[in-house]
Amino acid sequence: SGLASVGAEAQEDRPRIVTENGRHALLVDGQPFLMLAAQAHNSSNYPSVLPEVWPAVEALGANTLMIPVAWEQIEPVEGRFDFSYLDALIPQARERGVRLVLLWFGTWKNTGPAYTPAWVKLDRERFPRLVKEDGTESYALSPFGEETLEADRRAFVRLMTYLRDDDADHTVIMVQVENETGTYGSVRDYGQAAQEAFEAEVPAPLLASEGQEGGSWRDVFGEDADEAFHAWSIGSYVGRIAEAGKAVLDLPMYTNAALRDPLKDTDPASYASGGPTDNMLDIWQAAAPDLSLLSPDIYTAESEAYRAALDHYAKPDNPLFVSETGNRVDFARFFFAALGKGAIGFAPFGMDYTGYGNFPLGAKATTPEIIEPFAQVYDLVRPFEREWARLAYESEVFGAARPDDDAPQTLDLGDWTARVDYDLWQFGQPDWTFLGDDLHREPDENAGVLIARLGENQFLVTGIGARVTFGRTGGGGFTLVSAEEVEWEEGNWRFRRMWNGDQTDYGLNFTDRGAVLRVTLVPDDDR
Ligand code: N0T
Repeated sequence: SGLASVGAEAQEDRPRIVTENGRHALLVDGQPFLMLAAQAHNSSNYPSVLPEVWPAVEALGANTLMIPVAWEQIEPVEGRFDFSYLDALIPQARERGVRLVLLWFGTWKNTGPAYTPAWVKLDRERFPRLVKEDGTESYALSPFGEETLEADRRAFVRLMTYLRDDDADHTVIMVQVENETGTYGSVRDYGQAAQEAFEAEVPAPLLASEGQEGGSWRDVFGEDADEAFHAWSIGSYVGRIAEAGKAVLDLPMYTNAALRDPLKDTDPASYASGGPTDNMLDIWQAAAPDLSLLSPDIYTAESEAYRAALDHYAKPDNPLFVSETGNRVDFARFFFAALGKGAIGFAPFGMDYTGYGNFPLGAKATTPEIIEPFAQVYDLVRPFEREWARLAYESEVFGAARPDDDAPQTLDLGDWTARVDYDLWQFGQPDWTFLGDDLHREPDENAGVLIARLGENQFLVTGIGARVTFGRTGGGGFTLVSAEEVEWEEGNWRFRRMWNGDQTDYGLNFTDRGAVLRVTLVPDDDR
């Protein structure tokens, strides 16, 4: 019975995602965990390269490293598996207290087969490519390749078996199944098996989720039928891989999306059709119920589009995880926007010192200077990362990222509002021009604010390069009773000092030094 109870405990401590009242948490070691992540470059998944990865992870102050595991690397010869990479990676992560998210690069990596072993790539009979509408072959593997699915699933199961047997304390907290699926240049597969499936009825589970009794793809999805069919085909394939993996070790699994334009409907011929784009989330959820979430890879640094992308993926039935974002300085601010929407994690892409840069998506090369603004925003939350994750799950959180036009924003906190200004100095009001003619401050690129509700009239506030001014929704007087600067220590907020006088007379002004405030407000009529 001793052994059985140890087993039960280990089961309980397995990383998992929980949802209550439309809010989510990733539990790691039984408690909410916030992934302050770094994603490595695509070819950093070798023991010889890890010495160039860890220093960047450390400079960033990340608690999680996302790094690929390639099918070609674990099964170079069919049926012969090699996990020497993980033998190196996992203990090195554990030693550093860094958790891992493994990215399974299998059938689809940025939609293509580049990470499949040569014995897959070169055998087009056994592992067919999909067929385009004009009858020619696409570069991409077909989701109707039964043997491809079989083979990918077998390898993935071996990976999960390795984790079950060799990662008992769950250094690996999550697994990404495939990478940016979908197909460029063909809205769906027009090969024979695909065509037959397209001409048949929509499968029952999808009909049920659409609330329909029966019908063809055209009947149910109209002009989106081709894309919906492809999303269902790829989603089911990925779902079956996830299902088999989870049967071995039930870790949270997800897959990521190459986004379409977040602000408008565009032709699926112009993006990775069939991937988990914002318009296909319902279909993907029905096709792959074993995935805990679908995540956006956000490479637009335009603030309105970024916000829209976050909104598409932050839903009561889909925990937000920004699994990739650009690592240029103008992306760092969106950390605040993501966390404010309850994100369970955030990951700038390309955070290692291998010398590669994916400019213009991200930086020209990853250097300590590139990492610094991200380190700065992580550093604000890192000391109380789990408390933040708990508040996002059990209470309410809010965030604001500096918009492109640096205009002030007003956050709706229920009975309270928080106005956020980005271009003000710490003292005085912007119209005090009698003190000087240019009171305008150039905003910090990575400026933003985070707020968490501690009680009806109490909030935790932190930020960079912003002035926060509280107000009452609908107006009315109130007293800012106290703005206590606090530090998280051994599970409690420890008082450091009171902000008062100049430090509160003109709003709460956060510089690039960061500070965490516990603000207590009392409405006038309550006194
Ligand atoms: C990402 C990364 C890596 C606005 C690009 C983004 C990563 C993959 N793909 O460095 O390859 O593995 O998930 C695709 C963005 C396409 C261009 C969008 C223009």
